[in-house]
Amino acid sequence: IIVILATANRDKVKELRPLLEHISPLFTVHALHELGVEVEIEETEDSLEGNALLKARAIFSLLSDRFPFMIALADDTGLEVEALHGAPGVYSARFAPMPDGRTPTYQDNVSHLLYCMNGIADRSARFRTVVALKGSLPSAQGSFLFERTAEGLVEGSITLNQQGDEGFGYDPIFLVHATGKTYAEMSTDEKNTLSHRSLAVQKAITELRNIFEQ
Ligand code: ITT
Repeated sequence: IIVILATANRDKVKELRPLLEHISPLFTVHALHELGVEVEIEETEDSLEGNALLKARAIFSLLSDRFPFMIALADDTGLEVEALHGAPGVYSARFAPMPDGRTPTYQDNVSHLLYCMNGIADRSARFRTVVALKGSLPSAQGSFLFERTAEGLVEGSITLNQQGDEGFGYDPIFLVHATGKTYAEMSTDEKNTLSHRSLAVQKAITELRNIFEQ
């Protein structure tokens, strides 16, 4: 059974693939670019769950003729800063205002967040991922369609300066309380043992197991 990663973000693919390859030898994991698919899905919902479902549904519809049995897996992630009332949250990818309207780089967003946090003492923050699955699996009646979502959350705080070179996005300024290190000071394997993304994927895998046992 094919699992298609419904994301255009290759940094997410790098983390998601090893997490999923542990599920079962029955699953083969494909990223969109490996299937020759290039799509821009506009995230029009105002929640992580809404946008994750929107992406999983869009990729499922796009590829269900080509792959009658498959699971589309989408990830929507946000960094929620206490002192900023939950911002950037669902808008994490486009946080820094850009004069020419282009999409900000990771560094633009990191610099803008540090600027917004200048002089603020309460630096608590959390990373939240919602993983959405939309799938079609073989059944006695022909096929069985399903949708599920699962959430992962990690508490931490925003550092005063960037620390570490690993990872992507806000990793250099997100200090994980449980470890005293930023995500950017961890290898992919180490981040995958505890991250918001891996917690969401683990819950999604439990949901899949329940489906298989039905
Ligand atoms: P897709 O929608 O194609 O999956 P995206 O990058 O637009 O890719 P999101 O809408 O979930 O994905 O964007 C969330 C942004 O949050 C992302 O661009 C990064 O800047 C940041 N981000 C997501 N996961 C992260 C992580 O594990 N560590 C640090 N920053 C992360």
